[in-house]
Amino acid sequence: MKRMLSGIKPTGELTLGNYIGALRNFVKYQDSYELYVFVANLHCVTVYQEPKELRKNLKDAIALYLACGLDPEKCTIFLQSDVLEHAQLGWLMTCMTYMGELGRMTQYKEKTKGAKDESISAGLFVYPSLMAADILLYDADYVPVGEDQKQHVEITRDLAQRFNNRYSETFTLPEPLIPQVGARIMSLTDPTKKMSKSEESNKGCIYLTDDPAVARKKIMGAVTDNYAHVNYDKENQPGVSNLLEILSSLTGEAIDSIVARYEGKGYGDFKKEVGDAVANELTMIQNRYNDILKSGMIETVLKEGAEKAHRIAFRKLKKVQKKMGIDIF
Ligand code: ATP
Ligand code: LTN
Repeated sequence: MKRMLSGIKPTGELTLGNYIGALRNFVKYQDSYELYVFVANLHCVTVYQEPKELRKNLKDAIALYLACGLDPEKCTIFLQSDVLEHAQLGWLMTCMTYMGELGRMTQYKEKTKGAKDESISAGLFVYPSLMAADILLYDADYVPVGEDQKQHVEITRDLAQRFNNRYSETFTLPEPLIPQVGARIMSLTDPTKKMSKSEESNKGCIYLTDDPAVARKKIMGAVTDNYAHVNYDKENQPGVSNLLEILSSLTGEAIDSIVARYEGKGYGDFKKEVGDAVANELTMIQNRYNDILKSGMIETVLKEGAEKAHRIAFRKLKKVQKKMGIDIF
């Protein structure tokens, strides 16, 4: 069975973008791959997090993973910091990475735009090296992510290749798995920007814990255009195209078929259908989420997950350290 791994940063509440671009797909893959999913808590402190809030977000993220359908019997769910090998291999990977490579990362450039050097953590800069370690520790064949993470999986491949060439064959080269529809859900208030949990206004972003009625309102208020016909054209009708991607991902109906159903109609009914689909999905997730939080199962899931992950990570790190000459025996 091929191995698959992915992580989500719990910097805030999980969004509909995280769900459609990543989480939902993990659930689909858990039956046909050996799947490892972790909460990237070491990644999220590249930017200051208020400790109380972070602790809550971590727990919420795990509960949401489970509520969205991840089954600890089928996949391994863990907290990144519980497996110490991530930080250790992260450092070794940092030493294999060039400053120039890191400086070219789009996410780094976007997140630091306009900021002074004195306010940017060095962790934010070397973050892709830690992400490479996350993936390479497990010899993952595939990494299911949204479009924004493609470049980070590519640098992981470069680092794996560099290590294999410099020492000897050690790491599997991973491939990113990007969904065809929904790889980049856009903000509802500015459809030229990614729907992001770190967005300032929360009108453009639907959180998985939003009241379904609020989510429906956000969809009804989504920015569209003056063309007044439902059409998939990301360039000229980015708002409508984004809603089409949301509806198609949630219902499984092809975009062309939705477009055909709305031929000659305006945006009102269309938005209502998207709003209903989103509200139904949130209701389903939230019912399970509340049960999971009450059940106290999160601690057990994380403990068992970390043990399983550690067994693999431990062996891999040993091998790497031997090859590099930093282990004596
Ligand atoms: P931020 O918005 O603060 O940059 P993020 O949501 O991108 O954070 P993660 O929580 O780590 O960061 O993302 C988890 C997964 O969700 C990644 O695979 C990412 O590609 C995907 N993802 C995030 N936002 C979207 C989006 N708007 N559309 C599709 N996929 C997304
Ligand atoms: N960088 C990712 C989160 C992440 C990840 C990973 C994803 C950290 N380590 C390993 C896949 C594999 C993000 O910001 N979304």
